Amino acid sequence: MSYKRILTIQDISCVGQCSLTEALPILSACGLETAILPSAVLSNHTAGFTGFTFRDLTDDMPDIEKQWEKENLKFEAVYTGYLGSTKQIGFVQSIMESSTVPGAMRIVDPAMADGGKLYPIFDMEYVNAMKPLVFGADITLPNITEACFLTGMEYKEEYDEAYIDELLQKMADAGAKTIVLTGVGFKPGKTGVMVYENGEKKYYEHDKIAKGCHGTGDVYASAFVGALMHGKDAFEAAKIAADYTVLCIENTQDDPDHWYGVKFEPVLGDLIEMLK
Ligand code: PXL
Repeated sequence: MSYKRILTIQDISCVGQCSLTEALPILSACGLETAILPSAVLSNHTAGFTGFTFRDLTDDMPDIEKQWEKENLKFEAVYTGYLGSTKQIGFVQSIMESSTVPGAMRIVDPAMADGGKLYPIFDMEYVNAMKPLVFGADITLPNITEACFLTGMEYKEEYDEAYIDELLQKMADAGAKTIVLTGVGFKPGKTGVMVYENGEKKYYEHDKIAKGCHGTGDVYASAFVGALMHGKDAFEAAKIAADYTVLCIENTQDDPDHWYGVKFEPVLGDLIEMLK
C-alpha cells in the first residue's frame, strides 16, 4: 500500500471522543499521514453534557489555505465532518479545490443531525449551505436523518426498502455520487449500511446493539475513509467500518460511566487486522 496524505476537517471536542479525537487516531492506525484542520474547538461535544464552550475557527481558514498554497501542500483526499459555521462551508469547498492533487477523493460526512433532529448549533441555513458540499463530493456518508434534511424527505423511524430506495434516488438526483447510507435496518435487532454506487445498491446487515453510543458516526466514517484510502473498495470499506463500529460499542456497553463516547482505542488492533 502506498503512503497517502489525507486532510480531515472537523471539530476538536476536547473531551468526549468524537470528530478529530477519533478521526486522527483511526486514520493514523490505517497507515495514512493525517493532516487536520479544526473547524472549531469545543470544551466537550454537544450531546449529553450540561453545556459546552465553542471557539469558531472559521476566520482562520483563509490564512491557513493561503499558507498551504505558498508551501504547495497538497492532499490525496479530503474528508470533512462536523463544521463550525455556515460561512465555513465555502472556505472548506475552496480548500478542497486549492489543496488537493488532481483526482483527489472528496469524502463528506454531513455530521449535522441524528434521530430526526439537527444537532444544537445547526439550522436550515446550514443544511442548505451543506448541499453543494455533499452533492459535489465523490462519496458522502449520511445517516437517514441527514439524508432526509438534505432531500426534504419526511423522516421515519420505521420504514421499508421502498422508502430507502426513494431516499437514495433523491440524493442521486440532487447529484450525490457514491452514497454510504448508515443506520439502515429492516428487521428487529438488526441494522446496517446501504452503499449506492453507479446506480446499484448493496446492503450489509449486522446486529444492532441495544445501547446506542455517542460518537459512533465519526468512528464509522473515519474507519470507512481509513479502509478506503488503504485500498479497499467502497462496499468492502463500508463492511469493515461497520464491523469495527460494532466492536467499539461491544467494548463500551457494559461501562455505565462511559456514556459520552465509545472506547475505540483498545480495538484499533482489530481494525488493523481487518485491513490485511
Ligand atoms: O459528529 C458528531 C458530533 C461531532 N462534534 C460535535 C458534536 C457531535 C454530535 O453531537 O456535538 C461537537
